[in-house]
Amino acid sequence: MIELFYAPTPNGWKVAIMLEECGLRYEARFLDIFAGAQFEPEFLAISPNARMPAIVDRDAGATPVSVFESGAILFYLAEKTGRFMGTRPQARKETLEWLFWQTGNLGPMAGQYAHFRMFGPRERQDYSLARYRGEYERCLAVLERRLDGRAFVVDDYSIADMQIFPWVFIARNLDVSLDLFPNVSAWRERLKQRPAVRAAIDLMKDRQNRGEYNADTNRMLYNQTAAHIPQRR
Ligand SMILES: N[C@@H](CCC(=O)N[C@@H](CS)C(=O)NCC(=O)O)C(=O)O
Repeated sequence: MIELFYAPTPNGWKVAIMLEECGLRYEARFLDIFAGAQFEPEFLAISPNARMPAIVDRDAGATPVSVFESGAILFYLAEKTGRFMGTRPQARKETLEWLFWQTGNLGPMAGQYAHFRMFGPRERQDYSLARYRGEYERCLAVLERRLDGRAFVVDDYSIADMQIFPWVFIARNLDVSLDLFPNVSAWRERLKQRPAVRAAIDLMKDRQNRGEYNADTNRMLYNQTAAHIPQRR
């Protein structure tokens, strides 16, 4: 059994997609990041950066294995199952390149754009909004070129697609049109049709439907809890 510490956000979806694709036995545990559950000592022992997603693999042998950071989790699960990372050394290398590309580029830029859009003060934020929207669109343009003549980011569907998809999936919520990025748009549709992707996105959607996860909680989420930065001793 794998425990998944989860909230229904793009970063959470990545891992849920992989677990669903692999058909691994897992239990999703809602981590209430809006109530500060990420700062509990038990969770920090698993995820020292106080962010979800994180997993604890209780089927890894005598001692459970914990993993934090979505990219590291996908890599761990790909190694565990031997799936979704290609077998050719070149494909494995490219999969890692795009996994890290998302982690260092598309994800943080989209996250910061969402932060300034939803949380920033109404006045004096034109620069930040333009900066992060521009960076997000620049990343979409990079992906557009990469997908030229390709169905997936690397040869076959892989953890690189799973890592990148969620932040492209929400483009319209960020008021960014994909019209200028037809390859990205077609790839997004292709992935959206996969049953595992749909199941992952639906995971805990009922919480949103019950109103537990709404515009206000989104504002808190994208505030990124700067108030909790540990004080220097
Ligand atoms: N680079 C991290 C990002 C994870 C992340 O930002 N998670 C957010 C939710 S989407 C979180 O846990 N936020 C809690 C907080 O801001 O305190 C990953 O890919 O796993």
